Amino acid sequence: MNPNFPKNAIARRRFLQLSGLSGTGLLVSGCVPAKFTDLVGQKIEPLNQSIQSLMLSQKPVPEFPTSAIEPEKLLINSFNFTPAIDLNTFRLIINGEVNHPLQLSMGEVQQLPLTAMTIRHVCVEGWAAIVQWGGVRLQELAKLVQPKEGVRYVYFKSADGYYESWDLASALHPQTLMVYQKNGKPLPADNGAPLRLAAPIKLGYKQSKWVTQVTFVKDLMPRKGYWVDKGYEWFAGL
Ligand SMILES: Nc1nc2c(c(=O)[nH]1)N[C@H]1C(S)=C(S)[C@@H](COP(=O)(O)O)O[C@H]1N2
Ligand SMILES: [Mo]
Repeated sequence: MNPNFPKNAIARRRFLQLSGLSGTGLLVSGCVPAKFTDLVGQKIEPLNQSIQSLMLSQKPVPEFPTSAIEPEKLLINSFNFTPAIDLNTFRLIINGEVNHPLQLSMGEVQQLPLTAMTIRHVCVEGWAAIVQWGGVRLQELAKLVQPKEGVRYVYFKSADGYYESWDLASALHPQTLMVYQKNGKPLPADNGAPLRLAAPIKLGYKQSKWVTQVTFVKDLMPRKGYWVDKGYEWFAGL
């Protein structure tokens, strides 16, 4: 390799190679190529200014000690069935108005920094539970795909037919996570495995389970969310 080649340019080239992969082949042996590690370890290019300032302006919500966790209180609340998801073929698709669309296996998602938070989950139906969630910040995923200037919303598509949309500021909040752990253990299927949204800033129905696709968009579409389209409030802030 040309030693004079700037490091960032190499990382960027690797990044583009990675984003061009269909998803198969990258992790077939279960061993992770160094390229991916290089990629996630560094900042590829500066984020656009509006996203940068959004990320810096967000204040975290106070969290609970783990001793406050209420394991029995988190009720399963699914409008439909619990989808069967094959981890061998599962890919989280991140696309839309982004510079580098990506498809990530769970092995790759789990190489990104793990954030845990103990927060209160609040369902609009009148119950709440303190729960610890562990996963990757949505802003880490945003840093990888690089949303374009003008992106204002994020759509989440789920394997059970559920869908949701969030404002970009809430999506990039430091406690908005794509989680794969609940109370320190792998996320159970009924709670949204392999990946679900979790955040202390919005009501339970905004926190999509079984997320398969994250799409950055400039405008909201007529369909905004499964419950929202039935009359529930879109922002649903806590
Ligand atoms: N895909 C999907 N996500 C969903 C739902 C659903 O039916 N499907 N229900 C929502 C509601 S109303 C709540 S309160 C929480 C419940 O999460 P839990 O079942 O893990 O307690 O998931 C939210 N996310
Ligand atoms: Mo809910």
